[in-house]
Amino acid sequence: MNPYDIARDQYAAIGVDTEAALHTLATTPISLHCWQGDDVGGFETADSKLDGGIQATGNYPGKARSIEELRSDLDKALSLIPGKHRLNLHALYADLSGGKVDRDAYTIAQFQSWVDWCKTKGLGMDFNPSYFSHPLASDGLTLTHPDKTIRQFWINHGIACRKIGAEIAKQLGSPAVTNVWIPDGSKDMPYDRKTPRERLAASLDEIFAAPVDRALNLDAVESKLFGIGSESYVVGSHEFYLAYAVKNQLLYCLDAGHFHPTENLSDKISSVLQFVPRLLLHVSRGVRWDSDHVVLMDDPTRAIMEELVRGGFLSRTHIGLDFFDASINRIAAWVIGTRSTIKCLLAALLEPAARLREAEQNGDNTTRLALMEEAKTMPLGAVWQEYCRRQNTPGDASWITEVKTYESSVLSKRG
Ligand code: RNT
Ligand code: ZN
Repeated sequence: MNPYDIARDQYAAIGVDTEAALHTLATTPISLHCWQGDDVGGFETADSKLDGGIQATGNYPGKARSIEELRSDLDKALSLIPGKHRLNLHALYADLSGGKVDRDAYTIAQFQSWVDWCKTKGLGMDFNPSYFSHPLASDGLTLTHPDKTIRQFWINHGIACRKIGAEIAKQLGSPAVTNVWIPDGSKDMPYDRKTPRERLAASLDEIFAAPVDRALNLDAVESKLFGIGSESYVVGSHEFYLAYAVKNQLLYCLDAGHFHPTENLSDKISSVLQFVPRLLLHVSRGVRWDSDHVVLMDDPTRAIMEELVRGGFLSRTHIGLDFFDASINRIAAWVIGTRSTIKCLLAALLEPAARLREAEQNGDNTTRLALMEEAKTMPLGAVWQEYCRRQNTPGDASWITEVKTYESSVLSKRG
């Protein structure tokens, strides 16, 4: 018997259907963030410098220097990740080969080559306005800027991006999530915490009032606890955006790196989904601060996926990734993080759900705890390998060799 057949029988014996799990896995896309490929640089200008309170540390050689290189790297990463996924593109990855246009005037024209690329590759696409790394964001303020002209520039960028999101969705035949995250905040204690929040609410109201088909473009807002240079105050806090999303029935974006280190994103899911229609996740790994480390198959990520499965929330959740590590091979970072996310989802799908629910309903917490622990040593690896085999991707560490080969034949040739 091959290992998968043995595993399937073992799971069946505890009431788990591995085939059903593999089907769900194959039909749950992960939105792969373009920004791991070049340290959140983008290609708008030749000398783009990342700001906005986020940082990609490390200088591993071979980062993508152009849209073509980034696509080639994404291609390599996707070939080593099982399943059909999506591309999550930031506006600062605009294709400006048709001429320089500023962010407030972006249209689908600056992103058409990306949409075409996604179409060829069979990928869905999600989108993000970029409220950082731009001269008008140099003081760390965008939608809350006291200068009305600057604020208006960023409002126009937001509206432009929602329209682009809808057009992307139309062309690819799949709704696109357009996620708003802004860096606005302050390094030291502000005297006035209220006025910037009033401005943010008003700016968002203008952005979301623009007529855009909400069946095509799904609006999301992302909160944050603090960033580099916004240690004392972030305008778009958790309370601010959760309330805003509930009031306006938008998607709420939970980023795993945006809470106090002892808080768990997983526990927020079933609360938030009581009151917002859909959820966007930025699966990440915070280490002490919002450090955006590569996602691993760790307890917090497993707990997130367990919540999505246990609550029946997969159909209302968009799973996106958000990490950027420049200290290791960037393609490997994508592959490790995405494979780990998928593995966590698989583990959640293979929980002995019926038995756990029954034990809990009977008040048998002894059995519940025992089953949770026993489940951990079930043959998950054999099911994972079978999934990879069916998806024509390596099921083991042999993908590393492929990345190393690509590194020596392609990446090492980059200056
Ligand atoms: C920053 C937010 C945001 C960004 C990306 C690049 O703290 O997490 O999502 O990481 O938009
Ligand atoms: Zn994020």
